[in-house]
Amino acid sequence: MPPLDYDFLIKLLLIGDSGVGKSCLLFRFCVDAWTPSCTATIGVDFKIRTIELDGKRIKLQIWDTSGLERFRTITTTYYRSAMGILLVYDVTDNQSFDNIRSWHASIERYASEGVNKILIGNKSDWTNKRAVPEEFGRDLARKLGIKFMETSAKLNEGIEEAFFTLARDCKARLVDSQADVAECSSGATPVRANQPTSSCTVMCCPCACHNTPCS
Ligand SMILES: Nc1nc2c(ncn2[C@@H]2O[C@H](COP(=O)(O)OP(=O)(O)O)[C@@H](O)[C@H]2O)c(=O)[nH]1
Ligand SMILES: [Mg+2]
Repeated sequence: MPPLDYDFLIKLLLIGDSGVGKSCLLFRFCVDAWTPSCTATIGVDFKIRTIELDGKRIKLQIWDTSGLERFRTITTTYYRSAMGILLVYDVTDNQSFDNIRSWHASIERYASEGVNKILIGNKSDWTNKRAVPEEFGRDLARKLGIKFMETSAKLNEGIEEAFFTLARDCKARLVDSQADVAECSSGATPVRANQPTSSCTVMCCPCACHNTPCS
């Protein structure tokens, strides 16, 4: 088998109402470009970007979902394998902010336990149309016990920070759970999972398939 070109594979998921800018955020992060006219996402789509964190290569497989109700059954099937979820609203659209609670409830219902989350208020550049003050976003995130960031896909603000923050949280959780697995299986002399190993340890899914590398 050829060696893997990454140390960790982390699956992230973007959810939120249709039109909040999920596809533009993904495009900006993975292609480093602004596309004002992203076509509406049909069901799900994904892009890949490999980043480096603390000397490790992290391959991010980022799933973009459609916020439309008619695709809901398809998109919820992707929740379970997500290790990190970006909950996105549009700071110029109150309704998309109000709907965050129901998106959060769908995470509780369909995602794996312990999944990392971040709340994103997108379109922060659109100052004269802003409807949701930054403080409201921060408050809601505090109540939900998750991190918060405002972004602009248009101006490329806050996006690297948002994805890196979530990836870092996911990686920390993976390293912890690997350490647990290593301790369980090695008996008296536990091997820490973050010790250098000759091959990559990939944990693609926070549920039962811990030792299944998938690309
Ligand atoms: N002003 C502004 N418009 C944005 C931003 N992000 C997305 N948009 C616009 O919002 C609309 C919907 O974006 P899209 O990514 O398709 O939303 P999605 O349905 O959540 O995937 C498009 O017309 C984008 O040009 C942003 O950061 N600022
Ligand atoms: Mg889309």
